[in-house]
Amino acid sequence: MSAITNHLPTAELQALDAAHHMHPFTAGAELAEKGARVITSAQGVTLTDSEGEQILDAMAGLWCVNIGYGRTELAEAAARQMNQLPYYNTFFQTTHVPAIALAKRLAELVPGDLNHVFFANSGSEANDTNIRLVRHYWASKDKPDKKIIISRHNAYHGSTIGGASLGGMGAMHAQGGLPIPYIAYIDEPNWYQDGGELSPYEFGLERARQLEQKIAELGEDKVAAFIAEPVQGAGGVIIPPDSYWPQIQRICDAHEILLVVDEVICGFGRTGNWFGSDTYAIRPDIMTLAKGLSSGYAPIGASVVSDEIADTIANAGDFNHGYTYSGHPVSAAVALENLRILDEEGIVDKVRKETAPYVAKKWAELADHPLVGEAAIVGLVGSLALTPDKSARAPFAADKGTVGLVCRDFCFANNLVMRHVGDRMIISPPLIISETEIDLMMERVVMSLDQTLARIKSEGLYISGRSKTS
Ligand code: PXG
Repeated sequence: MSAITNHLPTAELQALDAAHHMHPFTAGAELAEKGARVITSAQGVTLTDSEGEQILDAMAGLWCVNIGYGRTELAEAAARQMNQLPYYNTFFQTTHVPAIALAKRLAELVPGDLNHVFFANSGSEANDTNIRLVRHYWASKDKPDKKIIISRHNAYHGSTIGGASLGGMGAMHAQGGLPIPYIAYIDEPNWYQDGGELSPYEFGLERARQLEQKIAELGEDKVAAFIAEPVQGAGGVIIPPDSYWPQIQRICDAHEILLVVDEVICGFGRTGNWFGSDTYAIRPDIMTLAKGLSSGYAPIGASVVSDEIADTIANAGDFNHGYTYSGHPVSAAVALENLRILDEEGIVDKVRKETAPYVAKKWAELADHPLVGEAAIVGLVGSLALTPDKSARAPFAADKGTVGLVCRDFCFANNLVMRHVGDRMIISPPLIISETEIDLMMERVVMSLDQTLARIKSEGLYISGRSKTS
């Protein structure tokens, strides 16, 4: 068999891809017809495809390549570790230096008394771990009925059966008989969509208080934990009103509910601090980490838990849970090198002090575009709500996502990777993006918005879906 390399013609690679490769979250037949874009290399914030096009990756892969592409130090760390000890497990009373060093480093970085790390290979796996951890914790404290985990509609916590059940994505629940039992949901703090006449402050309080109502409805003695992302990522970059998190914290404290903060997207500088929990002054009992932990250079995830939880679990005999690759030495070595770079190069501070303010100013100006109803951003994660009627914050008459997809396709054609979630457009660029690259990104965003507006006008899609009575 001849080797499959970057030098094969694009069409041949696409045909092989269509024949044998099943893509995540993709309509396979439609993609097979169109052909997938083949990415061949990347440097900094720029991807190169098999046609030689240079694409600005304003999504940092899938919200993960925080230090940017092409950092050879990470490749060297992986090679060194592979040569020294490519694999050993952390079961059966063994350990190794990369897992020890990474656990210690994470304990230093995360807030509060979260000093204990359980490793996984992804955010989904880490959240599966969290389901088992919180239930086992309460059972170990003689409260086995405290099993229910409260989450939020439109949350994303992964795609395993546990992760997808914790998430509040209807389209995911509809496939495969989800959610699993003992998960409940409250509404998301999406003021733009649901706030009506309330101020963002009032609305944030109202949505947080739903948690208290849900706990009362289910019974405090039945609820184990509440899980949430500081800022919902895959749900459309929904930045909560300032009043939201302090209320959530108060409610979890008052009712003995563990607070699981999913930092898979918000962690490692994305919001301008090391963690979203720092940005919003949240005190988690458990944090979920992945993505930016290794900047996507190697698969790794983690649950970081408080002293109290770790002590309770430690004194309850075996915790019957773990993955072959928990704390994989190569992933751990790569993550450590990534954390060294983030720290020593002051990347997180630079986001907070320079890059985020620079982008924020330009992002806010997009609210003047006729198609943009809201331009929201925190740190380097932002979204634009597209609308046919700004003052009413109205959705389009067309099916949700129709216009978003048009815009996403123009972005792609303009060599800009920007994601759409329904009719919201998302950016989450590598944290090392320069001012020149931000200017280029903004140029392409505006061009794509202009083209979208022209297209939807010509196709009769520039119509509000909100009738006068609704
Ligand atoms: N929690 C959060 C908050 C996430 O965003 C996960 C958990 C799951 O992580 P893994 O590593 O198992 O994928 C995620 C992942 C998208 C998109 O298109 C978002 C994610 C993954 C894939 C696609 O927005 N987030």
